[in-house]
Amino acid sequence: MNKQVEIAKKFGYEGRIEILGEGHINNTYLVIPPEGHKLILQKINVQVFRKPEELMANLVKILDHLAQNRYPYKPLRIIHTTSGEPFWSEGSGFWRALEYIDDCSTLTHTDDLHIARMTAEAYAIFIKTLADLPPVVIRETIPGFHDPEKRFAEFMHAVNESVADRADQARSMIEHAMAFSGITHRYAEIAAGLPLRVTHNDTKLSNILFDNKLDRVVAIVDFDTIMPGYVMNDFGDLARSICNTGREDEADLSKVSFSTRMFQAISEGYAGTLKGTLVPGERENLLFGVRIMIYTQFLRFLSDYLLGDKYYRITYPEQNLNRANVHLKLFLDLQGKEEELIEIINAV
Ligand code: GN1
Ligand code: MG
Repeated sequence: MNKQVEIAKKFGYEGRIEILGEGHINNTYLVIPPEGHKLILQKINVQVFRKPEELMANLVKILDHLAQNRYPYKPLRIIHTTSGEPFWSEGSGFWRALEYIDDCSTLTHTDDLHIARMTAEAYAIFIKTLADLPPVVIRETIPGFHDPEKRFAEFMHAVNESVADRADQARSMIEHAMAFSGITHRYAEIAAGLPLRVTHNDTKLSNILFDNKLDRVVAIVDFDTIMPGYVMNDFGDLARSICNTGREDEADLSKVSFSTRMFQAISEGYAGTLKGTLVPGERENLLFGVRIMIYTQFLRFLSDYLLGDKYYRITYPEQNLNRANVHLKLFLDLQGKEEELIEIINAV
């Protein structure tokens, strides 16, 4: 951790360093000084975020807007270097620091309806608070991030470039991915009729900080993929994360299903909070957002497995394969529950 110690000093901090969080892309550390505030130190993955300065510029604009619009959650606070810069960049390393929000709990999984509803409300309030920030002022930090047609093209490339015997191993999944690819064109048609907004784009449960009793949302974190996007993507990714009865990389697929009771809770929390904000086309396509987000996440995990785990951080060899299997299972389960889910969402 010598490097982290050295970089922490650039931000005026000295202390013990720990690895923090569950992120799949950036490297996140906690700097714990002998006394006083702790610091979050992040090394941005510049293979993924190719223009990290733009990412920081987005962050500043978003934080300003939230501050001026009665955002009810704790804002992220950027800590500058001792020479007053919002990041430290050297060679291939791009580092930034944020104030650590203490006394909070995070979850990667829950079956608690109250937590589901609170999470949905928080992400909805986020959309509502940013509703009058013109999306054109926010840069696309990862071009085509939630573009399913692009993701499908990348998937086909991954099938062709697949390492060793991985395509054989994943044959059935590849066939499923191809069989359902029509959904990507449907997305393009639907999206063409929807307003662009400033969206969070990574609305998973673990990006919410709760108080330690788990009865209040303290903050929403991970602002790096905030970009112009569609509400259906945020709602869809939220459902992917919260309505999965198993873990994101669950090896035992019998534990994975799409929970209709959790879906009801997030639908009420999300659509209820955004009543009067969403236009009819956005409301009508929330469920489609769930379908497309589960499908594209499936493609992304499977592609990365085929290419030899180059994108997502893995902690064991089969992790991306498991992640892909989980998302296919969710996608198929969702299809079987379609009518029930339509009823639920129409009722709210
Ligand atoms: C990645 O790095 P992290 O955990 O915040 C990914 C998201 C996925 C998520 C799946 C830049 O987010 O799109 O939804 O993993 N971020 C990027 O857990 O690709
Ligand atoms: Mg993220």
